[in-house]
Amino acid sequence: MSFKMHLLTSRTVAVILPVLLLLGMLYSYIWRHYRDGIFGQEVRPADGSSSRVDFTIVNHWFHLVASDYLEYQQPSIVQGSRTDVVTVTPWLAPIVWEGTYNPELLDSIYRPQNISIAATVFAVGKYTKFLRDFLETAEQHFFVGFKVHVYVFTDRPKEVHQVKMASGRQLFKRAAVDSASSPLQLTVVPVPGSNRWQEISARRMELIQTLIEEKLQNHMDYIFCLDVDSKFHGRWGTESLGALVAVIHPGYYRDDRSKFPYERRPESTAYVAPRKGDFYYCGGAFGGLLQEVHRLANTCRTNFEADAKKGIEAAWQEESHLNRYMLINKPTKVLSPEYLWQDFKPRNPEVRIIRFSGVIKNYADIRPNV
Ligand code: UD2
Repeated sequence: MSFKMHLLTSRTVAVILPVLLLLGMLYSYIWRHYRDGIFGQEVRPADGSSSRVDFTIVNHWFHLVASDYLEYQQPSIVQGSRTDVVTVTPWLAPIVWEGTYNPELLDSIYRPQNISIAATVFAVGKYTKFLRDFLETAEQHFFVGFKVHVYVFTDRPKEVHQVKMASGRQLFKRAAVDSASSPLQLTVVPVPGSNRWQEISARRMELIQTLIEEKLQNHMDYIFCLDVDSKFHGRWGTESLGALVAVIHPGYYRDDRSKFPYERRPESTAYVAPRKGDFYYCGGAFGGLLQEVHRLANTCRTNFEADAKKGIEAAWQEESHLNRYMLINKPTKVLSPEYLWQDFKPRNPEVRIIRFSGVIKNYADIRPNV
């Protein structure tokens, strides 16, 4: 090789090498972002703020393994077990009613998966008085036989009595401890009080988001967020599991959507236009996989704060934001009003069982303001 030729080759190498190196760096940068977009959670709520959370991938959601030994009634595809109610949404999410599922079959699928369920409940101010009934009935009906961890947010930790639980499941009080090993656990999370009930109700989304980020991610699989002034009366179990789970509000499910109490001011981020809406969902019960509820809580909190900056408080606080969220991000499982009835309402015939119900309360007695 001539000296000229040699010079040319070394110059070519000197140019190509850095280009290749740059291309390699670019590729790894793009791949990392692509991978994180799929497997991690880059949560970007409406206002563009973001919070980064990584969750482990959940197998039990995608892969349902039934026992070969379980015998059960043959399911029919021509004769529905419920013909008096609608059991599927237009986006093909199941609507859970008594008689539409086989509890033994479902439990046999989920029990070997060793799933864990977190439940959040807020008992701020005088609402601590509802806690005993809530917890005792949860013990009897809420995911019995599964790993359940209840997180009680309260400004009165001393009033959270130790509740003795039936049937070998021990519910116990442990301040800010995180351990998922016992079948049913209770953690008390101290929060400040407030002299406005609207604020207590609205702040829940932020606290749920923080709980998921700081304590639950990679420890629990599902989370349900429930109102404390309620009692369980019947089974609430694996049939309710889904990626994003909403409960249809008992007060409006027979009404035309124009009557739903959505936020109707266009300047609010919770706004729903008059001819829009599927169902009206409860703020008092919702849940799903951790990452889905995290996304919901983060978005609702961010939108709530954006409204607050404009001096707007949505008609039903976080319930309005939740309804707006669920209109766009459709729930993958919808629970019928069996899953949150109201004690003051007479039971309608299609409601064969009441599983969870809000107790009758005197707002003037228990709320810090009217
Ligand atoms: C409805 C919703 C509730 C919420 C509220 C609007 C249902 C059945 N209920 O209930 O979820 O969307 O409208 O803001 O969907 N709390 C306290 N201390 C207080 C006040 C409230 O701890 O002083 C907590 C407590 O967990 C209670 C929850 O906030 O269960 C909701 O408040 P509420 O029960 O007074 O509201 P309510 O019955 O109008």
